[in-house]
Amino acid sequence: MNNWWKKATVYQVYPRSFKDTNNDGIGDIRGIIEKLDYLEKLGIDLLWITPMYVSPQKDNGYDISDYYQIDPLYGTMADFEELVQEAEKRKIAIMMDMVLNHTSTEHQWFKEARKSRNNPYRDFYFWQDPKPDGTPPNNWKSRFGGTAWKYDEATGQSYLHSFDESQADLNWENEAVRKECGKILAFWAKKGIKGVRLDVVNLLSKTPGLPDDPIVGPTGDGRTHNVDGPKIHQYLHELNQQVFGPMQLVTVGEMSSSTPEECVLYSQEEREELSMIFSFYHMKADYQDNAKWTNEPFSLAKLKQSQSLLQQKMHEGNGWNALFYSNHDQPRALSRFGDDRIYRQESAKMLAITLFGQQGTTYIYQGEEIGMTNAYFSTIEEYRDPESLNAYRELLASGVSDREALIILQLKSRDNARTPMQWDDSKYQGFSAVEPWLVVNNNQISAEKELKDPNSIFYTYQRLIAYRKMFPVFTEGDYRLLDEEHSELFCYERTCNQEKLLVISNFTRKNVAYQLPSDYKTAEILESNYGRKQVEAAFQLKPYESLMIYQK
Ligand code: TEU
Ligand code: CA
Repeated sequence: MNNWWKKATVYQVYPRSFKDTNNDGIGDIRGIIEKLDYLEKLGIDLLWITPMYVSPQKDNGYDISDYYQIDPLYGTMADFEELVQEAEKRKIAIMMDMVLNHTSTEHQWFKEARKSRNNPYRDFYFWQDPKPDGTPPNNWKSRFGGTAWKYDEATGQSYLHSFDESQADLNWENEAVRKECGKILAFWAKKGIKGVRLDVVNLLSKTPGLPDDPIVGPTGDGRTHNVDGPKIHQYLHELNQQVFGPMQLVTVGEMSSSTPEECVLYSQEEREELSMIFSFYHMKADYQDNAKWTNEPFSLAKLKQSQSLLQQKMHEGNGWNALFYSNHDQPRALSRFGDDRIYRQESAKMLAITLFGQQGTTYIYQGEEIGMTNAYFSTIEEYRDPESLNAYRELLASGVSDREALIILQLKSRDNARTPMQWDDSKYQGFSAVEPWLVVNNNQISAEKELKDPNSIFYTYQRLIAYRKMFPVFTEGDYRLLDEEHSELFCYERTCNQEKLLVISNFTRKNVAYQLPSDYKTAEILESNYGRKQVEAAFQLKPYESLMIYQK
């Protein structure tokens, strides 16, 4: 199999929160270089780094104003080049994050575009007249709340922003836009990067004319006309022909709200679009009727259903998944789906085992390998993320009490995942010598401790990363959900020729009775978060117990 990345594990770094070396409270490229030995020890193959290009930092770098420079906040281009080389020495390839759906309104193109209606850059973006009554051109919503349109005084028209108003959507119908984006990708590929993560890439093609979304309710926010749009597959195929293919880039597309069927199309090898996709249905296991900003208990049934459906469809359709439970936009999976107090170690390992047994390329988000937890901020002042701040305002405006709004933020805010990486027990957890940009989690968790303890979460990930390279069943095997109706267990089986893999996970604080399927009697336990050496035909699973069993 020449697709080496199918057996690979990707580690995601949110540079702002990873390691600060010049003591300005913000992580930097030299900090990443400093920690490469740590990452090598973990055993990862690719390092995905979220945007470090020049940016006003309204959305922590997802608002880019110059795609060809490193933001001085993070260092210099020389630092970046050194990072690529130093990583390569440790057999780690760099995956850059590319934001091609929108630019910052501080980007030169937008500054030109807003000057006049006939500026050559006008058509790089979407401009429309407000409705005669002064309301926005259509009913699309920003993913960060409110209308997706911002009125611009100078030319009397509004521009589309699917995210913050400082992030203007690029018009991919315009060939010049597509050419420029291809150039940007080629520039970074020549710097020696081996992969790209494409931000909100399923939004690039919009229904021409940008009609109103006909759906009423939380999903009627424009998605009908801006997700998986009419020309999206054509655009991605073009990029593949121009850059991804010739430059041999591993690509992963962020596909929030795309159906499993679409995900197959994006990632089928023969179609030459992307290597793999992130799907987000399983991240809605604690949403209420698809609405994020709600206080809704996590549903194991939803998690099982969404992951299993995707596993099956992608296997049948020959697509390829990017497997993840955490990233910089999600609260910590451990706090969300596990127990981050009494059973922190157990449930962190349980989640790792449950994810790593599935089919796809595995992703670890910084801190996940040491069991970092949600921030649990108790005041609104501690939050930095514009999405959270907007949500807080909207919750209050809708009549939710301040107390309840803060509880919802504790559960759902993106800042939960963005607290500084906890390296040791010193004042700012070894992240920085000065007060960091976001409050550190003052608990006892640290990488230093994890490395000293042979039974730690860190070493569980290290072994899981290695198994995926050793046994073909991880990459090739089909997927079957077992005990589908069980409300406490997530069990599945993978099969490939003579090999079988069984994963059993208890998602509760209780002991749960379990009966081993008869064909696993002589099987080997690859991984157990309770140090179990053998299993009987019938036994009790302990709280958050998880087993990965291999049979050949
Ligand atoms: O995120 C896209 C996205 O839609 C979400 O993950 C979003 O942050 C969340 O669902 C809102 O509830 C990508 C980036 O990962 C994110 O950090 C950026 O803010 C966003 O695009 C805009 O570039
Ligand atoms: Ca710094």
